[in-house]
Amino acid sequence: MSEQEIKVPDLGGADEVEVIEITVSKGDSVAEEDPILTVESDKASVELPSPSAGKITKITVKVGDKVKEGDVVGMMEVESGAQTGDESGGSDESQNDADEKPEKPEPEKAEASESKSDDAESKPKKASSGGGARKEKVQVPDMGGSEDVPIIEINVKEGDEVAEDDPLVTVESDKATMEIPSPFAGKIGKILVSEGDKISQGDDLLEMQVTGGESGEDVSDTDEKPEAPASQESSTSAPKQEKQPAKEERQAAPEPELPPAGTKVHAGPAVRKLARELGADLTRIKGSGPKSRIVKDDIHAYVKQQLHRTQEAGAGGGAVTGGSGIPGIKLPDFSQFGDIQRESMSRMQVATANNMARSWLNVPHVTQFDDADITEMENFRKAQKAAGEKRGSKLTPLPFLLKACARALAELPQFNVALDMEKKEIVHKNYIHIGVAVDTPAGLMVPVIRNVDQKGLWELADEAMELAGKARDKKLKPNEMQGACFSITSLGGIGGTAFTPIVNAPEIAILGVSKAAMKPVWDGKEFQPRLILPLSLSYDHRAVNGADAARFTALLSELLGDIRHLLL
Ligand code: CAO
Repeated sequence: MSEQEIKVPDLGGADEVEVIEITVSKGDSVAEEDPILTVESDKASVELPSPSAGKITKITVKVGDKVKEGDVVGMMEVESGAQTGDESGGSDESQNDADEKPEKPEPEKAEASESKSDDAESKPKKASSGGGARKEKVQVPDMGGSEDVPIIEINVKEGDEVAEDDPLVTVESDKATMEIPSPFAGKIGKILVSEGDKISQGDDLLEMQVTGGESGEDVSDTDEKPEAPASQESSTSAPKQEKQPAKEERQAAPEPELPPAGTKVHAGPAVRKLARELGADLTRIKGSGPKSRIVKDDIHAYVKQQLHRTQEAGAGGGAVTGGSGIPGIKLPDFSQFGDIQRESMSRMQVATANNMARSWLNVPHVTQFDDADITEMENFRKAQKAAGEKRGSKLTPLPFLLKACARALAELPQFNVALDMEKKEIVHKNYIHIGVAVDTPAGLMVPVIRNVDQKGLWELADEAMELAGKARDKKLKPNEMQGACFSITSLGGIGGTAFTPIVNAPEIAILGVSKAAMKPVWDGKEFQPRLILPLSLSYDHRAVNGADAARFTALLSELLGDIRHLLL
């Protein structure tokens, strides 16, 4: 076994190309010529083949990286006797001319479409109809020397308007896929090939009515059917025509028929590009092309189907939940089981339901449970009763919880962030604002106490009481419910031993507090009656790992167990 670099071969003149797909991972065994990755210039996508058979040991690029000829994109282990086929030596490649470039064949093929816009040579050739005719016959251009290359997709149909360089057909040799671009802007006439046909340079592809053609004469060179290309559809391009109904059927089908797991996706670069643009997962799409190849129509049909299903799930049909492609819950006619009344949901109930569903569906939740011994804290709190009455304040456990959470957020700042998944960034917050869930007759509201770390217990008690009062009286202003970094939901005044609160996204965590109860706690010699407060910390596992969550609750437990720590 020896290790070999996998290098970018000659890209047919293209300077830098972007890696758009990595088709192997470390440990994969590949055959010689198996695609390692797909690169794309602004004109063509090309698969870079493995130089040898062997095992991938490293891939050193990632999707989005720009690479150029000679760049090392990975390493592989090959049989020691095996021909390395690297860029410096004459590879054992069988086909293709022995030119100055003893290289991989497909980048050269890529050139056929790569340089199409500026190199008339590489464009599909027109068989001029003479006399500056507007009707043109498009012929297969030079495909980097390849002959008899099968057409895997016809990208246009009769009557289509195309711009210059729009793809007409996609062909695929055993090593590369490329599109043959239109040499003109115009209207597609008769298509002279079918999917599966093998074509070589100079073969006739299709006829076109060239818009703004050089001279305006309508001279037909192949004039079996002089005009009205759209109406000729039925007589040509049979395979494509046959496919249409099948695609429509699939669109209307209630359940998409999926390829079995692990099935290799067969799709050309244009199709892959379209899928990327539309966010369609190719592994979820069943191809209708030859050998189940995915064609553009399959992607459009899939996307339409997904939209339809989402709308259906989210709105119609009595569904109560939906979105995210999740099927809604169909409601039965409840009146068949007994008397019922219906009442409209308030805007707040709808907003709460939507927010809960959004958070639940978007955030991978984990809940960490812990206890805090609040015996001493409660002794202290109760001792403040008279002082509280004097100043018109009520000191409940909540201000202590706020203070302890503020300290934990400061000490474990990974909890005081937001994830911006669109930009792939973590937003660190240098302030500590905490939301407090308040149960009101109108529903759940979460006013926010700002700068909790800078406030004392009395101040927090007063502010919590004031905001809870405003919430119950529906007097909260929008800005009093915004900006929280973290939330506390306390059901301790009601009961319960533990629960799994839903993170108020885009916050990262929420502390659920259940009812404190006297429990026997072993002090090393005997059981002592201690007041134990149950804590339930739900967190976004994308941002926080389990060990940090356990640290967070352990710290809360320590701070609440001896509130003198809050002063440190
Ligand atoms: N264990 C035992 N007793 C507790 C306690 C706990 N964890 N937390 C509070 N208590 C006690 C208080 O000390 C108070 O008792 P006293 O009157 O004898 O002192 C009593 O319970 C009621 O407290 P409170 O609810 O008025 O005040 P609070 O500061 O604890 O809570 C607030 C304020 C706004 C959080 C609370 O009123 C509330 O609305 N909780 C519900 C929140 C909610 O619905 N969350 C669910 C969200 S998800 O659906």
